[in-house]
Amino acid sequence: MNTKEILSGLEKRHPGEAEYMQAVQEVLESIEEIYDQNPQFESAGIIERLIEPDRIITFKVPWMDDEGNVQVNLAYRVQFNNALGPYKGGLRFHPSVNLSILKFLGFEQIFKNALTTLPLGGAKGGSDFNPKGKSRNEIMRFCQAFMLELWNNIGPETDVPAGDIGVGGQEIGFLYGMYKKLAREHSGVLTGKGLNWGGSLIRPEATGYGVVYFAKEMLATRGESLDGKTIAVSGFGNVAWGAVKKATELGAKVVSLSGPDGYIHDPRGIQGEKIDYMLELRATNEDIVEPYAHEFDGVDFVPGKHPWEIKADVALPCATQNELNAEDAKHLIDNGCLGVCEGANMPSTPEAIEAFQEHGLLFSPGKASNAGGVATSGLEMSQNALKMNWTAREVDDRLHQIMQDIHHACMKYGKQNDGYIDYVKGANVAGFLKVAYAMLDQGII
Ligand code: NDP
Ligand code: 2IT
Repeated sequence: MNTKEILSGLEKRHPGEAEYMQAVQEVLESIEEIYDQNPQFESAGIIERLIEPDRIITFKVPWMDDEGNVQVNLAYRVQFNNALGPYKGGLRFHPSVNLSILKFLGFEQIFKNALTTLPLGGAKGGSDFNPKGKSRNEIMRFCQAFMLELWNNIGPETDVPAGDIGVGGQEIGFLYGMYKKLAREHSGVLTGKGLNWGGSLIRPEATGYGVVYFAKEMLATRGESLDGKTIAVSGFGNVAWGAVKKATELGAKVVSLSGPDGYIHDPRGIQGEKIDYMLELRATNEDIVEPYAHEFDGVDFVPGKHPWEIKADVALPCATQNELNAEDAKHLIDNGCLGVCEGANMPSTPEAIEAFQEHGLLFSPGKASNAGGVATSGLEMSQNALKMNWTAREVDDRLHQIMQDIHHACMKYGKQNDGYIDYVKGANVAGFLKVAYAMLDQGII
């Protein structure tokens, strides 16, 4: 495989899609060796077919705000690859959303979903709609207008969207209501649904729980556990919340959260009512973490910065892409951090990852360590298909097992001769092989 040529061809075809190029480059570099050892991949054009989405649905979303003004947003669904199962992946509502970001997320989702061991293809979608400061009615009208365009392109066996940044239980409810009305069916077309209308127990917690289960496995490879460890977390959304809950339960002390306004440092640890307060903070739709520092004693608020300057044993970046750069990595390394386990998608820059690996830190990419969210979405789909509900214990046990299996797959393909586990390579190779063999079986389509 000529990685350079493929990348420069892609860049020419899609100029300016920096995040997408970043995600593709990482995967290609990881799989180059195994690709060249298997000439059947080259002759079937696997890479050429994998790096372009099957299709992209682009639409505008006109809606009316509370003042009676017409607003127009752009929206997309990137259906990337369905070799393993129906297209599957979240919807992101954030002003930064563009095609480059959704293509990087959709591409990552293919390999992440393959790693879950469940029958799920890869997709992503969303809009540049900004939920910040919007009323519940405005969010409802936007979600309804969004689904009015999208509904005919999705379905429980076709494409199953879910949440991501800016899309939580409330938005899934509004989207589902409109889909149900238009399609005249009550089915598992979306995941992350409410518990009394098809949702799964543990789905809200799943991504964060999965991140911590994965971190536990990583630490165990060095004879370490989470008990008594200090953890720095970024973000204060759905993923951060689940991670704080589980890490605390396993005896660790989480000392930070962050938002677009800066980070809070709580040396006594975020636990008990403070974890519930995270949900209140998120529900205000104000997008700031500073109020946490006024609510609880002994907490510092550091404006405009990321929490990576704090001394921590483990870092869990759970906010957004490229939020941890080389300088942040240096702080963590200099402070003796043992490992970084990504909760967000692609939060570490390539330079940061290089530094972590050079210094022998444990490092796992989001496509491995945050796969518990989509895995539990897969479990929600199974329950919907069976028309049954599993207990929290059943779902959590399956989630735990899946995270252990993903860790195992990373070790299998990522263990280096000196014993160091390259989780980036392991996750990319394991995910790629599963998808590539399915594509070979299914012919040139
Ligand atoms: P939420 O909307 O619940 O929270 C997102 C958090 O990240 C907020 O604190 C948010 O603040 C912050 N954030 C988002 N974009 C930016 C930005 N450009 N600059 C600074 N801060 C930002 O989303 P989730 O917790 O669901 O998602 C967090 C990460 O986890 C994302 O990378 C997502 O793709 C990933 N993920 C989510 C899964 C899920 O099931 N929800 C599953 C797997 C991965 P604000 O947006 O206001 O800036
Ligand atoms: O990035 C992700 O894996 C998600 N936002 C969850 C996707 C899903 O379909 O549950």
